[in-house]
Amino acid sequence: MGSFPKDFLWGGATAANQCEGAWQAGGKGLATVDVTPFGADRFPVALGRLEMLECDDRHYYPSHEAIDLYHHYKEDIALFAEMGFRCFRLSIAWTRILPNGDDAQPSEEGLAFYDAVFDECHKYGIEPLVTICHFDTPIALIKKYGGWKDRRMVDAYVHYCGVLFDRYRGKVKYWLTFNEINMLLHLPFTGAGLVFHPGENVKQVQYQAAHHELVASAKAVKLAHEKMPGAMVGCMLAAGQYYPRTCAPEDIRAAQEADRDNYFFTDVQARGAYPVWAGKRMERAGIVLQTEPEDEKTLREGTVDFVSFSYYSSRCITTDKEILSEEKADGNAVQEAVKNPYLKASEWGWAIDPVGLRVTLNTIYDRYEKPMFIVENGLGAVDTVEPDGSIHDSYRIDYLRAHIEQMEKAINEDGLPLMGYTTWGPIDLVSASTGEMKKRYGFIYVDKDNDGRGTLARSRKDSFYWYKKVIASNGSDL
Ligand code: BGP
Repeated sequence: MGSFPKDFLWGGATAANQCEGAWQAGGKGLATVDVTPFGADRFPVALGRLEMLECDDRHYYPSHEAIDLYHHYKEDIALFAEMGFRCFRLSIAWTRILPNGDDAQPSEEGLAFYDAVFDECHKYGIEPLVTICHFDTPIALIKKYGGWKDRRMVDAYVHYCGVLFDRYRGKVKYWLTFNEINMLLHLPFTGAGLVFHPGENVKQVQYQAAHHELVASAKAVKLAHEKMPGAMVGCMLAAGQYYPRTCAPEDIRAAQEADRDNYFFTDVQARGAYPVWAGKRMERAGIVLQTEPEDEKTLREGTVDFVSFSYYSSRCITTDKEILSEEKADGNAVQEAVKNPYLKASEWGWAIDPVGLRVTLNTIYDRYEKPMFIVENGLGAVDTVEPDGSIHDSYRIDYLRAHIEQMEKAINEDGLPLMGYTTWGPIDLVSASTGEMKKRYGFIYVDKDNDGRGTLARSRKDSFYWYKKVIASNGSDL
């Protein structure tokens, strides 16, 4: 194995709503995740097809209590430090800071919580990497504006960013504006607090909301640079190459178009303007964007310092009707995809494709030529606790090892600038797509099940010791 850069940021990534719990502590306001139930209504709500702005008697256990990191952060960060983490990616819960999303005065209790978390990180030399908004649009702003479909969300978000930058300058150098911004097109309630009403032009609403998020992201980048010289702000994309399922030229074109759904966002955030094909695409879909005269300038001036992304799997696209009808779409419902016959899949149907990570890194670099950061990667799996309490998760180690090997090739053979690698869910947490606890990614096991039972005790899996060794050897001992 070749070596990784000396200052490579090894670590793990979480999102407030999937691990903190304490959903009302300190007067925290409701966010989209707090009203997204566990069970049959989860997808309709996430897709914006079901109005759900209050908590009713449905099953919300996972996001409401999660693994209670809110009260366990010292213990959890100590475990990250034991593994040698150099970086911890976390998100700030917008409604912990501003319960209504746009309050003039922020909540001191909310601000103090993250101060304590950052101090704890720095105690161990762990660099925080902060996602400003990770799937948690404030419900109060959805009631007021209809979520990101309304332009006024831009000011609310920029106000929120200003509060964070003023408070945490000096403590946080690395920031991400929106988690998986492209998920707005696939899970619009989760991504942007959108709820669709009968007769509404869904695409029009989505692209308008996307424009607002893109303008907000650019303004946040500019504000961060003004308020925190030296800060680095990145965009964050749910990546994963779309492969043509066959070499039929129609499939190649279809895969190219599918990829464009993803890169639409990053093209704007990294290059500062809409890609040339986007206008035509919107025209064909009957989309007319409402913009302000200064938007072009804002987008141009607010380009990101680095491109970050999550990578779990790749997907196959085809136009072949026979293949489409025979091969069930995989579990990663981001795009109508078919199975890749060359790859195995996780228990949730996500194709496992380490080489695809190298392909993705190269594609992104070819397109943007900016430093890159892999801020999510991992295997969601069911773990078995042995009678003696040990957890032998060799499948997780195999998955991560194979991906790290490809990262190393991308760095040393392709020469790509990769800033770091934070695996998803270094401690077990609630799954974003299913709301389950049993889909686990962690090096650290948390005793909590889908029904909310468990002691919340933390324990080390085999992968914990393995990742510790990987970091200690700076990636050379896999
Ligand atoms: C990404 C999200 C995360 C996370 C991860 C794993 O889409 O940014 O929030 O949860 O995917 O997905 P899941 O939890 O559905 O397995």
